[in-house]
Amino acid sequence: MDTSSSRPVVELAGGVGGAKLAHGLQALLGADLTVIVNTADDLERHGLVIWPDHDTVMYTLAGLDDRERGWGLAGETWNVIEQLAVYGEETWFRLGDRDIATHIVRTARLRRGERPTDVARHLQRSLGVAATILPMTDEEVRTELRTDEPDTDGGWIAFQEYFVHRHQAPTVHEVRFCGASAAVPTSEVREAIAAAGAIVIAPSNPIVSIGPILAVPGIREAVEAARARGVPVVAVSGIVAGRALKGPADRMLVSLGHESSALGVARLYAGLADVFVLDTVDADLAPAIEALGMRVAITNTIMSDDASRARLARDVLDLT
Ligand code: FO1
Repeated sequence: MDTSSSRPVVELAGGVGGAKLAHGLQALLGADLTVIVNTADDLERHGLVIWPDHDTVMYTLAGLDDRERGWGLAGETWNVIEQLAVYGEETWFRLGDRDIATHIVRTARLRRGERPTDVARHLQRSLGVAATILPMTDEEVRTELRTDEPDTDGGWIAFQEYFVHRHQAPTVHEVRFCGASAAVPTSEVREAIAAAGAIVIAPSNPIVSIGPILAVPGIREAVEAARARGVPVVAVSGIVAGRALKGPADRMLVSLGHESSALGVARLYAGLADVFVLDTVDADLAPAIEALGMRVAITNTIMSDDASRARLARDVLDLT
């Protein structure tokens, strides 16, 4: 895509992988980028509403992200969470002092009846983010994972309980998105997809980051309709050489009956994506992925710094 006369680009994204590619895309597109972000990881801690995937994308697009941790703010301090522990609070979900300001403002505005989409816009604009980050819906959707964990509701645990508290150790037998069937895409989400000149599926976890977005009734259909209108849909593999770059996607794919490989990811996007972006180490998988009806592009998909984020974004846009 020639970004000089660019039409808007929409990225479907979860946490870290989606945020890094969004950062590269924003460097090329600025306000012409809209990121539709997963909200099913959201949770409440200490009376505060927390949106991990939204905030990871927001902080990254604002250039404030902590590159080591992959979440939260750089240069963070931890005084409040330490004092919460003194009061006997559970503090396994680490909240930094400046991060807590985000949660306070968000919680107060939501309590005053503001829509999540409007609260998100206020936070992003306050941090000077050029792109637009849209929650996938304004309704509550929550990912739950069925594991073998004892003393839980049939093994079902909430996403952050699995991801952070239990360090992704439990085997995941089933995933559900509570509330998804009653959720609707916001008008902003519908309009962004309708206006998109290209749609990018980020190298996020296809099950629990991209999955919830596509589970909101109307979003998968809107992407399919855009594709039918000739809008290119490009998916980037988050699995390289059979491994997830960060997070549990590889083990989760296997325990849910899929293959932990770029081919396993491609099968999940067959019929939705026109192009599948493979890392060079997985080039041998190209024929099998083309057999699924997708074009294959092969490039270095590892985003280790700003330059590689922008290069992958450039490669992806050149496919559209
Ligand atoms: N991830 C962790 O592994 N440990 C944490 O203590 C933690 C705290 C946290 C606080 C705010 C926030 O926005 C994200 C946070 N994350 C933490 C990441 C979070 O679990 C995300 O859901 C993952 O990055 C996956 O998207």
